[in-house]
Amino acid sequence: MKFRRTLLGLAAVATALASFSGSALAQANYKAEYKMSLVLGPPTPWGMAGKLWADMVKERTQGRINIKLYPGVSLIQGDQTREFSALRQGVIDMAVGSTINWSPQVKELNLFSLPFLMPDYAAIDALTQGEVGKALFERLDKAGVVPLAWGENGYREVTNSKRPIKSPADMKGMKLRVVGSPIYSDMFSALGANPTQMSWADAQPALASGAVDGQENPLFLFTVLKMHNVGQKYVTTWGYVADPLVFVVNKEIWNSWTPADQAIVRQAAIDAGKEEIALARKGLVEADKPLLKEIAGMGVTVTQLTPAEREAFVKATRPVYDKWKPQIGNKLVDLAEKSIAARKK
Ligand code: X2X
Repeated sequence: MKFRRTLLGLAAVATALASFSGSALAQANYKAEYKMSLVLGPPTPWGMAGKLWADMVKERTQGRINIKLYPGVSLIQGDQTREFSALRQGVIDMAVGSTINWSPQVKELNLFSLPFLMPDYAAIDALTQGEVGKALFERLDKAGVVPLAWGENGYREVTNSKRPIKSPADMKGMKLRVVGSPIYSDMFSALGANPTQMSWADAQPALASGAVDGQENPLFLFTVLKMHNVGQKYVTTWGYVADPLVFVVNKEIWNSWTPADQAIVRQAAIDAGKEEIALARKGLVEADKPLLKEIAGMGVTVTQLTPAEREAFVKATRPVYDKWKPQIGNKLVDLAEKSIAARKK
């Protein structure tokens, strides 16, 4: 009897030791610090997405996983269109990235850049939280990264230093900075503007010097950067596209973590994403849109298009939609259109 108890006790000790040394061994492969890439840092919602995620992971893993934020895509010298390749290659360990910046490598992500596809926030949710979101995560997984959750940069509104934009004619010849994904050049050319592709790092001095007349980005950036001080006196809310953010981890890094830590990192991404989406929409979902009032209070003319005015932009950019649909994938775009038509408003 006594002998049996001793044996059982020994077995228990052995099991405990095995699991201890197993996880200790696994953790011996952990890096002292992981590098997270972002374009925009805190206090923008995008930057907060990264900070919330990193803070939650540190706390929930009791410091086993420490993450340092690299805003301004500084790990790749500010060239945001290279972020996805750098993630895949392990130059970057993890990221909260915009679908726009990864579109050059993952064509399907151009879906969110199809002009006037998503008329409201419910439409964005119908895509990211539904079958389209799942299909895109499978695609990202195949492309070599581990996607975990969705966040949001936001509806991209156009600002400029020249005149209020109410119709495509108002954009004629306007020199506008656009992101480095070719669908944007196509759209702004179709509208009669003069688009010029550059990174966000280059865009800011170009706006300040007047080398470009305007740009398009979510409006929280307008107030954070005080864009009225670089001559941006006109804002038009046209809601033509919105870019979601994706929380991802490099595959090798992911595989180096214990299943328990993987679960923590995944859940933290989901929690941070939810919180961040609310931040990104703050001031724009309330009936009186306080963010627009704040911008108007900076001496800026804010133009909200009537449905008829908006329709002229839809019509002018429709050929771009039709050109890009097969490149993104007819089936995926059809599924997106169906998901949006069936959305709960
Ligand atoms: O470059 C931009 O405009 C920005 C900051 O919105 C993105 O990275 C897509």
